[in-house]
Amino acid sequence: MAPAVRASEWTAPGHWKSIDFISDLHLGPETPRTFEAWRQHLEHSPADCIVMLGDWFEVWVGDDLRDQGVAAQCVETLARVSKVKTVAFMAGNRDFLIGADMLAACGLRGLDDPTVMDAFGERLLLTHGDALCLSDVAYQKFRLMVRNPAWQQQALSLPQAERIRIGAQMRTQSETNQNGRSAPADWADVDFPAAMQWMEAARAPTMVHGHTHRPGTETMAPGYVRHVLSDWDLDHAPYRAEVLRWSAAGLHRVAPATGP
Ligand SMILES: [Mn+2]
Repeated sequence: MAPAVRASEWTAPGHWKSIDFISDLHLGPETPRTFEAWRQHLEHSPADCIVMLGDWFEVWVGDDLRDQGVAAQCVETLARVSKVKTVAFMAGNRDFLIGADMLAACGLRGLDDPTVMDAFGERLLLTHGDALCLSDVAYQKFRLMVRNPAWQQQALSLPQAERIRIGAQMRTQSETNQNGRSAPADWADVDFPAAMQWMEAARAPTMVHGHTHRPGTETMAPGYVRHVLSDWDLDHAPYRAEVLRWSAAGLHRVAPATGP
């Protein structure tokens, strides 16, 4: 079983008409088209709020690197966009080292994993998804280690060059295990009993998560539904990018917004 968790609560302002969920963009130097699609969506989506549910970046080894490469482009975009709409971020297994400095530079609202979002008279349980993939025992052990604040503090105190080297190493390792660019059928999936326990405790019968790169909507048991987000990759075939839009009409999958 996953450790018992108390989900944080977030009630959307009553005037919001729609909220977008995206995840698993895995932005980095090798995905300029994916960055551009993300940027256009941020700027042109009609939604009042965009929620990023983790793995925004392929790897993140410290907020002090936010002025370089694609991170700098993201900061530049969000500093503008977050003035006109709410943009929220929950950490994934790749970018859990994103800290207060990066959130502030981008104007992002940081979200705990899990968070219950209350809007349109419904409650959604939001999670990246990795904490529920219990069958991957080795990963859960690793997760426990790297999510420890003392471990993080120590990791972030290493010299930049060392962190960049370790980040590259972790990425290669993770690609040989799971969660590389493609999604083989034998990847760990969310543990249903654990997920339903979270949902029950949070009084949220519907869950939205990413991480597995296997988009779809599924009834887990009578009364329990999950919506799995698509990963984004417009630089490597098969090209994919999708948004889950929440409104008073429910949850619908739409294509990312583009400019005029
Ligand atoms: Mn992930």
